[in-house]
Amino acid sequence: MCFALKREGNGPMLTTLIPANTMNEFALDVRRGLQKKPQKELPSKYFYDATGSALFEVISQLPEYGLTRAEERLLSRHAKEIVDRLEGPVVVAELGSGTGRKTRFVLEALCGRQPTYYHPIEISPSALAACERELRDIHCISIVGFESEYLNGLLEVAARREEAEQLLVLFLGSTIGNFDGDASIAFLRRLRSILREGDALLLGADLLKPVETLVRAYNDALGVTGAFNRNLLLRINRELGADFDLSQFEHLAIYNAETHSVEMHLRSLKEQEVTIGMAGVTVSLRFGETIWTETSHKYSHAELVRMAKEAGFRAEAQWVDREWPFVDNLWIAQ
Ligand code: AVJ
Repeated sequence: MCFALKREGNGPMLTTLIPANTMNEFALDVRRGLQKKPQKELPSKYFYDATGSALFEVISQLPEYGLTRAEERLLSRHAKEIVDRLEGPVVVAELGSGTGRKTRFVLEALCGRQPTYYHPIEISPSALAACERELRDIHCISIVGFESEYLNGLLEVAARREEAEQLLVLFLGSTIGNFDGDASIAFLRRLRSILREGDALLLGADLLKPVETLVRAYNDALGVTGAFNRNLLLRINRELGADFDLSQFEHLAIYNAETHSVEMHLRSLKEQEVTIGMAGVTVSLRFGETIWTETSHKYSHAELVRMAKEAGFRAEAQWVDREWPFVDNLWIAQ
């Protein structure tokens, strides 16, 4: 892959690696997803353009959506205990940094020890920039961000760390739940293969809870989640020269009891054709047909224990929020 290096600001060093070929990948993924049969799909990782990131910020403050606040409570209360489980000098890498608000607690807890590198890894430049702005004032932290896919970024971080340094990988917010089926365990195995024995993963996971609570969380009264979902079509129109008519798609969020996942879809309100110019495809949609845009898996404790083992980790400790069942798991690579 080809990178450009951009450097800005004084204070903590802020560098950003920019891959040259993201547009291409986006077009290919959209093309592949919309040609899938029988169920059309679009990857949820493309939700987070500037508008999508801003809408997710609003979602995280909605009364119906307790997930983000739950993890904020956990990290604000327990960050010190979490980092105290790690011995050596630590290098922090975060997959999908978001705004960095939750991460602040972990980074500040590390400040009692030694100056620490923090590497947010993001495909969304707007999210990366927001995270750098949010965290640049923490005095003991040097931020070096990577604009890349999660594991490509992690490979870079792992290659640069010193022999004596322990990696702490943050994968917060239950983003792991966006991988469907076996993809999550496959991802965790690949992540593990980049780590050394003794490295740590702090994994946030949303827990099973009553179906009504879940359905409400993804069908909020203000309609922000619907806007977040439909914004994906707007992004495809803008960046890939497509002609989605947003008035002809509605937001749908359902709970799939078999897979323990909330699924978000975009439902076509009529029989229609859509052309995605830069992806080189025209697709037809039947009346009522859906495009599957997100899976949000909900975990049991037993499932998380099994996942740790299968991926090559020892479950070291966990912290659970009771108000909105959510768990932060500290796993150690073995
Ligand atoms: C940030 C991926 C955890 O799946 O709940 C929020 C994204 N989608 N509302 C989730 C999301 C709809 C969120 N994650």
